[in-house]
Amino acid sequence: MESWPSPLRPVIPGSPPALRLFDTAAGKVREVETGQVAGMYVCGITPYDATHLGHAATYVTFDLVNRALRDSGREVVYVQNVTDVDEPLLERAARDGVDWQDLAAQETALFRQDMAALRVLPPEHYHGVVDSIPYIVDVVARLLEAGTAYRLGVAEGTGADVYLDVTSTAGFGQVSGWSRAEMLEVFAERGGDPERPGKRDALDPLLWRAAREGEPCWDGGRVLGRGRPGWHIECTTIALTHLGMGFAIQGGGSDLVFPHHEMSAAQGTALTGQSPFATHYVHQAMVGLDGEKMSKSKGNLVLVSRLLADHVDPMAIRLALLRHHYRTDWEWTGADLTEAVRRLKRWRMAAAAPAGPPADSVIAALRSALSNDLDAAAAVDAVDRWADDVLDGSSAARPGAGTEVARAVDALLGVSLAG
Ligand code: 5CA
Ligand code: ZN
Repeated sequence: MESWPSPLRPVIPGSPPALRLFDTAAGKVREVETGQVAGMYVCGITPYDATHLGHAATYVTFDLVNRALRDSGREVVYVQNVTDVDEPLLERAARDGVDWQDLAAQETALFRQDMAALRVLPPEHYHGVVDSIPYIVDVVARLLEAGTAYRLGVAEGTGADVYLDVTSTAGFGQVSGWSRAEMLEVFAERGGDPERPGKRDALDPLLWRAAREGEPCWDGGRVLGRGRPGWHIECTTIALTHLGMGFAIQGGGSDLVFPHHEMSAAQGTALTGQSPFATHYVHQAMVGLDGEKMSKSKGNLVLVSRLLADHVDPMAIRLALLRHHYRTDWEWTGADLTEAVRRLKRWRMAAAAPAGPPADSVIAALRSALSNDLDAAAAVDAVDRWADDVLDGSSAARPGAGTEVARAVDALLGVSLAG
């Protein structure tokens, strides 16, 4: 699947300290373990509504991670999926009387535009469920053959659904660290079906859903028959196809810790006999609006595309997002944007000045803040201080400093000061 055009990323002199991030599985901030090539898998959208600021916060956060890893001289293989067939998408299409494929194509196109406007570096591999079906079929068939997955007959049809026997899978529970009671509390509202009779365990996740009347379905071959994939298996399959087990970072919003990332990892282990699935689990906290998590199902959304249509500078949106630490839930208010517009103007004025205080210390401060569990707000403060110095004309000025700072702000924060 096509991703989006890549913005240019300036290469700046020097190198950053080792990147340290909070790892959900370890429950602490620790250094990201990776060799020269870092694999990063970030869960993509379910395209039934346009990109809201919560999604944008998630993808901008992982863009900072991507940029920090590249700044350290590493190659990043960034993989992202699109959940282009799933219950919420089918339900929304049915509600609105539109074709689910048209809806998915339209919203994915909008998402690409939003990401490009926000200067998010695109993934190297961008895959929908639909274009991954043959791989998913192969994975589910192997799990069945290995005996870690089992069939459950469907009363109304001839086929059978397939579930993973997850609680007997090695390492289950290690991503979230949650108790069984905690898992059971949210499983149903996050796409699970704990009440279904005949399951070996209430928490077992659906791998393959046999064809039902009126639902899209694909050929699952001799072993599976016609049907469509369950949710988590798409991410296991796409991650393993492009990265293999033990890749550096699995990312997404904190709403995905359980069941999604727990199940994706368990499925990877069930399939390969290896662990871990990813060496670091990184989660963006939830962005809310009016006291609730911003979500497509609740409809309390501020859309990136709406702001862009209102001629808001996408760099101001990005700056507004950067003021909030990725591990703290926060609520969107217009005030963030007003402040970001003002800040962007000041940074642009300072960067355009013929001379300013030397860039080295700002660049060092940017790198040190970002390496410290992505302290983007501290990085923004460092640029603020430099811009104040330039505009007050209070300290020694070096010609061309503005260009160097602008290149670093672009490379590390993804904020372009051109324009
Ligand atoms: N397609 C699945 C992942 S495989 C999915 O969760 N799609 S989504 O469209 O609902 O969300 C896309 C990404 O944005 C996910 O990483 C999700 O965790 C994150 N996200 C969703 N809502 C918010 C929010 N309010 N704040 C921050 N991140 C969010
Ligand atoms: Zn996912």
